[in-house]
Amino acid sequence: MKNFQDEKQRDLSINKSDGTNKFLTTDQGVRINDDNNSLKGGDRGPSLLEDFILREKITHFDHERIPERVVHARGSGAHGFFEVTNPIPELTKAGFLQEAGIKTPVFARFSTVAGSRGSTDLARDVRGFAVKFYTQEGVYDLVGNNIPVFFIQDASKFPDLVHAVKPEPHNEMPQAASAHDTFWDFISLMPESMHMIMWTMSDRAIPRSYRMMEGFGVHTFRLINEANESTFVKFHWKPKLGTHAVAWDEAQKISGKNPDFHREDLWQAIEMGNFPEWELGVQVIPSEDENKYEFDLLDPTKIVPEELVPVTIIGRMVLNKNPDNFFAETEQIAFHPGHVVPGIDFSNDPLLQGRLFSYTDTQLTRLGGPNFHEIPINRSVAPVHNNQRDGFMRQEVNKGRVSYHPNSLGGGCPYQAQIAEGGFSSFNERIEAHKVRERSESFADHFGQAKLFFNSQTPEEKSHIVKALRFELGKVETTAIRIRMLGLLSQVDAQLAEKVALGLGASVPPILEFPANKGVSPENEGGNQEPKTVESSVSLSEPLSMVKNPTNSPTIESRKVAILCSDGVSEAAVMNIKSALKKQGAKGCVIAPHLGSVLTDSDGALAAEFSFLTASSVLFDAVYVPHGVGLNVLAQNDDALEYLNDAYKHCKVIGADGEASELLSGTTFASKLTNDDPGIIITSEIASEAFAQEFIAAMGVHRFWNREPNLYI
Ligand code: HDD
Repeated sequence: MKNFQDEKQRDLSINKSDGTNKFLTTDQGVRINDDNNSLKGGDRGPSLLEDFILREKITHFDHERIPERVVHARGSGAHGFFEVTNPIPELTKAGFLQEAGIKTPVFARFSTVAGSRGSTDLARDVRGFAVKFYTQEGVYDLVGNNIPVFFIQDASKFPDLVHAVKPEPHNEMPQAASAHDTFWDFISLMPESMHMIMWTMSDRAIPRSYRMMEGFGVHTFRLINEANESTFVKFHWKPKLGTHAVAWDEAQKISGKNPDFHREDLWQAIEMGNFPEWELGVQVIPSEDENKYEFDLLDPTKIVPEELVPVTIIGRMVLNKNPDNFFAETEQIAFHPGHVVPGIDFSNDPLLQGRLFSYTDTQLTRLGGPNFHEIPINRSVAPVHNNQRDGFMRQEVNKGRVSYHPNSLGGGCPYQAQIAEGGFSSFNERIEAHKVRERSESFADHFGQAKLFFNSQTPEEKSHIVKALRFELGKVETTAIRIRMLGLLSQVDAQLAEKVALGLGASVPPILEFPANKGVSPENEGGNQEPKTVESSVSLSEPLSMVKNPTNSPTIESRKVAILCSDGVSEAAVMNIKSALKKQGAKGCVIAPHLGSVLTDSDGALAAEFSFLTASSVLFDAVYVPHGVGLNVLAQNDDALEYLNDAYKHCKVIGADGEASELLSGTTFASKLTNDDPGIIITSEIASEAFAQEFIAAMGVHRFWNREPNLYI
């Protein structure tokens, strides 16, 4: 079977370096005898310019930062492979999709969009989901997001969108947050963003883990087969662990307790051998169906509901190796939706078309010139030969006198490939059109799918959207912006707007005006872009809800449980839950009043992985109090009680056995507890295997949102 899985690692290995058992040298290879003292005129005298060792070290340091990505600056990535499970040669001639079992090396990078490199992972934001496939026919990049639609329909609005969401220019605030005036000012004037806003205000924007996010190519792309026939396609990544989120309060607390939460989670999962995995699926839309739907396939603010076109799984991606060097790999990787291979092509989506320009352009500043394709992480495993020459930091040493085509002096080399030899040829779509600066009337529905998304949510999920909007718009200082937003929300759902308005202490305005969204061409005076609502032909779509999502499995693989301990704790109880969790691929962590060890009831000792101070409830998926813990010790410890209070507030599983369950009476939620509160697993007896199984089954539900005040009941 064609297993190219290790090819990229082999390719990278020539650039790897390791100083173990080696002399310290200068960049010129000269061995250094003293790296601690600069060269001086006397031990208390001035440093000497002659000190090439000092100069080199400081010069390199002075220049070691590069510009961060203009968007998606904060991210984290890993190596892995893509394996075809269900080949689609009838749809595409792309070599890496031809046969079941072909393995292609990949590097995936996940990111937030608005925050800078050092910002928190848990911002309410879209997550980037970019995958570079090092195929035998060249590099293919699928540069998507964890949300299947986008804010805007035309790339010309992208700089405006990003300027609006980034920290405000006069005071550089707020960092990694859309909850401020300029963002909502822009959005309130861009009704086309309403579908995306429903997604970003939902819990999709605060994932539990990068490993628990869906990914989407967003745009409609084309697949091209050997017969040069085109089929439209939408790409979907479906996570093996299901799609899950944290609670908003939890997200904000995680941002303080561990801003690297997602980065660490990805890193640790891979280090522990819990390799993150996604299935790649496609929605296949025959070309003759291009105009069949009530939405335009070229409009990136629309999905193709899975009820209309199901997702066919074609392969799986497994991430199984952390980078050796963050800067060299994760920071220097350069994705581009325009990196395609024969068999994959673009649609005319105007957002995609603009992206095709932007991504190379941005690397010229970010990576310093046109040779960024030579940086090891970006280098193709397929051979590269062309007449591009020179430029800053050129690595390749091109031989010979010929750097042009056609040539006779070089025997015509490098020569063009016939299509049959794998030469890329763009799909020969027939286009007959006027050159216009316009938007198609078929892009004018801005509310139909926003409604579909909202209506597809469970009452808890709707409630979260209302609260998110109350939070975001509540941070907006300009009343007129809030009111305009309420007007827009009323077009999605009257009740939604009313409920948000209640939180803002405002009223929903009766008339909607969209001053900024008129068409602009002269023939178009008055605008062909008066937004409208086209009812979706699908009224409810389960895959849009994270709670109802049919692909979510109850696995608790790689989840973490905080086991609150103190001296005297039952060793058997701790071991019981730990081993039950381990069998499920999850982990129980002993947390104690101090680091070191905890003495157990059987005169043993358990190593405390964290103290109550060095970890926090929000960093775990569930909390368990085993019997034997010193109830007095824990009941007096606010930090210990906070584990329980937060776990309850964030709708997580709480377990306790024997007398340990009495600890719950000292919590802030004690008065709310009922006998059959789901997710509260208590037994007066000493924990048994059955208790552990009940605890695990409850964790598989993920969250008990019923504990929250629900605005939709
Ligand atoms: Fe973009 C980065 C995804 C629209 C311009 N984009 C970037 C990354 C992702 C996306 C995942 C980070 C890649 C990485 O990890 O290095 N972008 C999207 C999606 C979009 C989208 C799914 C809409 C469907 N982007 C978009 C538009 C433009 C850009 C319309 C410009 C016209 N995007 C960029 C960029 C970035 C970028 C400025 C910043 C860093 C980079 O490219 O390499 O060129």
